[in-house]
Amino acid sequence: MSLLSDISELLQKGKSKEVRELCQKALKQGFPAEEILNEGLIRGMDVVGDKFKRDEVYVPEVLIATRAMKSGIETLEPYLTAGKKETHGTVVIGTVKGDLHDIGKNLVKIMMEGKGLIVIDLGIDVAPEKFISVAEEQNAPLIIACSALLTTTMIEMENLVKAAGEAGIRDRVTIMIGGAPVTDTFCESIGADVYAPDAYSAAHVAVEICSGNRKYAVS
Ligand code: B1M
Repeated sequence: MSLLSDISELLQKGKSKEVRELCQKALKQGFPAEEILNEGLIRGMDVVGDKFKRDEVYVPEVLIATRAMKSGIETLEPYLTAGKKETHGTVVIGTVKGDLHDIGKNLVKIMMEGKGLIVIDLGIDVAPEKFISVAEEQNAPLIIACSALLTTTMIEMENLVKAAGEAGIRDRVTIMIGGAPVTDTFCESIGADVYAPDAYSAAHVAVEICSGNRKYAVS
C-alpha cells in the first residue's frame, strides 16, 4: 500500500500520532503537501463521512478521526503556506450559525494566510450579526468568508447577505461562501458574491479580489 493510502487508513482509525509521523515521512520523501492533504487526509475523511452516513461509524469515531486530521494538517501547515507573503487585504472568516464543522474553514484560513492575507477567524457557530459587527470595524478591501457543511445551516448565508444590506455595508464587502453542500447556483440565488469550491481557489480568488483584479461586491 502507498504512503498516502496508509495516511488515509490511519486517519480513518483516528491514529493521530501515526498520521503525524507518516505526513512527516511523506514530506521527507518529497510528496507535495497539497498531494498529502488531498490524497491522504481528505480522502480518509471522505471515507469516514460515507461510513457516518451509512451509520457504520458514529460521532465519537468521527471526532477521533477529526483529531487525526487536525494533527496531519498541523504537520503540513508550514509547507502549505510556504512562499511569498504579501498583505493584500483582510478576510473575516467563520462557520455559520448552528454549524460546528471547522476543518474546511481552517484550511481556507491557512491557505489565505499563506497568500499574505490578514484573516480574522471568528470560529464556529457564527451569527450573521457577529460577521457584520466585526466587518464594520475593518477598512476595505474586505471579504466576509463563510463556511457551511450542513444543508440545514446554509440558510444562514442568505441571512448574512440580508444583514449586510440592512447594515449598509453591502457595497464595501465581498461575501464569499463555500463548504460541501454549497454551489455556485446557491451562491447566485442568495445574492452572495463568490462561491469557492475548495481552500486553494478560495485563497486565490480572495487575493484577486483584494488586489482589485476582480470585483464581486455589489453596490
Ligand atoms: Co458532520 N456531517 N455532523 N461532523 N461531518 C457531515 C458534513 C455529513 C455530510 C456526514 C454525512 O452524513 N455523510 C452530514 C451533513 C449532511 C447534510 O447536511 N447534508 C453531517 C451531519 C449530519 C452531522 C451532524 C448533524 C451529526 C449528528 O449529530 N447527528 C452533526 C452536526 C453538528 C453541527 O454542526 N451542529 C455533525 C457533527 C460532526 C462532528 C462534530 C462529529 C465532526 C466535525 C468536527 C469538526 O469539524 N471539528 C463532523 C465531521 C468531521 C463530518 C465529516 C465526516 C467530515 C467534514 C470534514 O471536515 N471534511 C462530514 C462528511 C464529509 O464531508 N465527507 C460530515 C474535510 C474538509 C477538508 O472538507 O469541510 O468540505 P470540507 O471543506 C472543503 C470544501 O468544502 C471547501 O474547502 C475544503 C477543501 O479544500 N470549503 C470552503 C469549506 N469551507 C469553505 C469556505 C469557503 C470556500 C471553500 O469560502 C468561504
